[in-house]
Amino acid sequence: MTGEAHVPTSLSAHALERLPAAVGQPRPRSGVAPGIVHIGPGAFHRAHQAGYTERALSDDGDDRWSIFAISPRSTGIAERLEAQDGYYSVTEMDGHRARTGVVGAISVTAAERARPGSIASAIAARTTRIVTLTVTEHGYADQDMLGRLTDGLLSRLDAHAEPLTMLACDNLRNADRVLPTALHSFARGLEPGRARALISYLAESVTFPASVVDRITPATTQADLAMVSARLGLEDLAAVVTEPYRQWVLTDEFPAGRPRWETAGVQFTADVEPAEQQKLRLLNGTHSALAYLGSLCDHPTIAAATADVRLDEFVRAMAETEVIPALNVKYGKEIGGTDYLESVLTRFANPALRHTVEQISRDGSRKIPIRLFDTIGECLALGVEPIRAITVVAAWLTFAATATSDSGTPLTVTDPLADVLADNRERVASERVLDMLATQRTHRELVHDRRFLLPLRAQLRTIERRGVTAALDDLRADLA
Ligand code: CS2
Repeated sequence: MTGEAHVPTSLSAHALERLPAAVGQPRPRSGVAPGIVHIGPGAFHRAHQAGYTERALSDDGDDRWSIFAISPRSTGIAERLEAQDGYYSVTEMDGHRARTGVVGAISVTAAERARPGSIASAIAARTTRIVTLTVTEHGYADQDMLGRLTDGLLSRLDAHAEPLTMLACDNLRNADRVLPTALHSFARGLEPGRARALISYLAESVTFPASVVDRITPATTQADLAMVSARLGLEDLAAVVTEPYRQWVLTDEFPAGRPRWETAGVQFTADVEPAEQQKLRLLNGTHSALAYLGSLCDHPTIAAATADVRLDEFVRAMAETEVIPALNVKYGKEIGGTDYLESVLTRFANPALRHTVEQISRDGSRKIPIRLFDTIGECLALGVEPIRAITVVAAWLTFAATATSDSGTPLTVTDPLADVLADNRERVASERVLDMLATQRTHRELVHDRRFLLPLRAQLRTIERRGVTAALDDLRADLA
């Protein structure tokens, strides 16, 4: 030992002074208890909400709104953040530039699995005023998750019954209604006295704002970590690499207060539905299209899928002749413009992001209805045949039923309904199976509608006999 001061090699509170000048510094922390509890600090949350919060807190120095981040299932990211005192870097990249900044908004972390009860006690804490969630589309049907949230709400009610805001930040249709509906149905299974108490607390003191979130953020790779550590001069095992673009649209229903997120670019509005539908149908709908068609055509990433002229033409035609006309009927011309489509396709082509089709293809049974069924139903009502959106449903069912690309390469299918979907294609297109996907009344009508079922089965047969590229070529020939 030389007696020299220990020189940190990893990002942490002590290492901040060693960051190069080109790297954005986090704001100073005051040590005040966090006012936000976030469940699910995956790459998306770290690139999105935590980044907006960091910016808002540095603007006004109000440190009551730092984040207590809790992993509901895994332990890895919570451990990595904890080892770095919650600090991590965000690198924004496109083909032209890269910008790295360190975020310190997450001041406390825990993993539910390592410390059971963390979620409930964090929700109950008096200092907590907002609970946010990124738990994937699937998480809102997860009984363990709902049980933990309910335990937290009941403890909060017993301890002090202070008001609270609960904010779902996943790609949901009617995110403001999905969470309270799930909590209400969970509450009905409790002992009647507790159920009544919880339901009236939810009605009187808990708000559920609506939220539309957008930032394309792939899972971080080893290559990303190496690139980031060269930029920081320090190792950062919680780093995220994302695109420069970001958007967050919210209704302003925070009875217990909130950070001044508007200073960081968050848009507050009375009605998020037009923005929600534009984003879910035009961005996420085409993203899923590229993921399933791309998987069947052996493209590893979204950027590779968009570089395939056949797929690019297909998603443009789907957007222009099916998605946008349906949006325009419902919300008027200011929504779903071709400018939005162009910007989305440019973002998908970002050469700096290796966003795998495998990642986007996960949980299709939760995503496909939200992303495509409204377009299909509304096109049918309009008298437009939504053949391309239906082809995407057929591509997804083929993907989930066969787990094999057209060339015979095995594909990974991750889905809560994987067992039901892993079967012959005719059966997966049965009304009974499709009915399981229907999330809304209008979807239930759709899955029994022959104008949907017949072309769906025809596209399944074409893909089975001649492959997905033949199905796309047929559509192209029809257009010519
Ligand atoms: C993607 C989204 O994984 C997926 O299914 O479509 O996560 C998408 O990257 C984000 O919604 C972009 O904001």
